[in-house]
Amino acid sequence: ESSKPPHLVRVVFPYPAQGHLLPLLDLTHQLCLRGVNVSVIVTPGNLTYLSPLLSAHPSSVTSIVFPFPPHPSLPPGVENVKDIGNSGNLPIMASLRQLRDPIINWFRSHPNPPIALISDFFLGWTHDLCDQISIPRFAFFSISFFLVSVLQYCFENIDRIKSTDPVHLLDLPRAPIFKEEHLPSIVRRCLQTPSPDLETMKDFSMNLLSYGSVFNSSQVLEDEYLEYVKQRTGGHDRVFVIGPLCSFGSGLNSDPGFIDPDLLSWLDGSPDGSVVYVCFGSQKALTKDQCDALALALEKSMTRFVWVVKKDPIPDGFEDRVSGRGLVVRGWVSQLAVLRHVAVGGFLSHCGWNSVLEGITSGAVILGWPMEADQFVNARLLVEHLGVAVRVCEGGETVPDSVELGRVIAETMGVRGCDVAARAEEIRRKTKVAVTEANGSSVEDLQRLV
Ligand code: BUP
Repeated sequence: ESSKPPHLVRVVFPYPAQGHLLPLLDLTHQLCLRGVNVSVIVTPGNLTYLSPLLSAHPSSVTSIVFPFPPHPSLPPGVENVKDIGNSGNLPIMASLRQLRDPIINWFRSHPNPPIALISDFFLGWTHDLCDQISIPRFAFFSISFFLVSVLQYCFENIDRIKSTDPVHLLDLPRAPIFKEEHLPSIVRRCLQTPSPDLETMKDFSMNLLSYGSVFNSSQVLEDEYLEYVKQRTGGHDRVFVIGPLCSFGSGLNSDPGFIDPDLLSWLDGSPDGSVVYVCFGSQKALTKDQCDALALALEKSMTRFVWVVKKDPIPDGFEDRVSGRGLVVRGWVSQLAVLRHVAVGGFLSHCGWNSVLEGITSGAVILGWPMEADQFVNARLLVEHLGVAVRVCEGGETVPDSVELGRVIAETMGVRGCDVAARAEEIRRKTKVAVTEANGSSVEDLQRLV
């Protein structure tokens, strides 16, 4: 630990997956801007992700690096879900649980220990850790209220939903119905026989019992599910709705300077709203058939696009055929900065919650293609409840019809002022008010949290 002011420090403990880590670091940034001193718990391999935060707040952020005791099923050197995909969640969670005693010992031997902990909802066990050292724990949720409601409902009714498919979530607002394969993966792991993952379920249920719960969402987006969740916490005044964090001015990740110069000049040369940005998150790659179908659809749509690929098998010759009109970018792109560019009008997305918020707050029309985890739930919220997205693929391993997909992309990008685009703009404006005006609901909740 470096020598930073040790008094009145809060500790932040992120979960090492980009969709969890980035928004919690964004929250830390907002806390520091409001005068809070913060120490961040990381493992050695994740220290690098703290660089933007450490350079933005050299005098109020400290990193506490704990050794990472790996789980036997974790490949050597892997400390982030990004490097292994969703299958790494369980061993990474198990490894992090082993930090419990070292953290307690560190805390007890500290001359002036921290006064509170904010930790990711995947680290539900830190609720008990905080009980041991008598400080309040705040659970940070980088997911929607809709998803928390679905998880809470499923875990409270696990026996009732066990043998039914589709699953009727009867007591939830709007009583949604989901095919079992579209339920969040942590629910599906709890339903599996013969070895249900009950530890994760227990861990999750600790979150709403914690002293406080902090949500990267907005009342504007999901008021009725916010109410449902509030009823299941220790008290309404302990729920803090502080999002979308990506929409606060002076964010950590939105600066156009983060965009690669070649990509930036290509975007600068594109007409306003003409580009569809295609990205499926940091964990999942498309299958060969899905890749072929999407490539053909983009080719036939005659639409300008940027397609961010990880390990996706792009068809031979594709890049030459779309040269000038479409870009394939390999590796990490500053997604938020790209979405904020005026040339981008559409977002073909896997519907990870951060991507959803980044799309909504950029006013892009979202073309929803959920793959796994919580993405089916998010896609439902976007398409059916909010009306800001068009569903373009059933999801999972399904291969879309390339002719139909190409037609939907062309039509959605071509029709200005269509219902979905108008609704996306309306929701963008409303969410912006929550984070920009002095009495905006998210600004007020952030201040209350401080
Ligand atoms: Br890929 C990618 N650049 O190239 P989600 C992602 N991101 O900035 P995920 C980039 O990572 P789950 C890239 O802007 C978002 O903030 C993106 O979070 C950023 O999806 C974050 O959208 C990704 O929640 O998680 O990581 O796939 O699978 O849990 O949805």
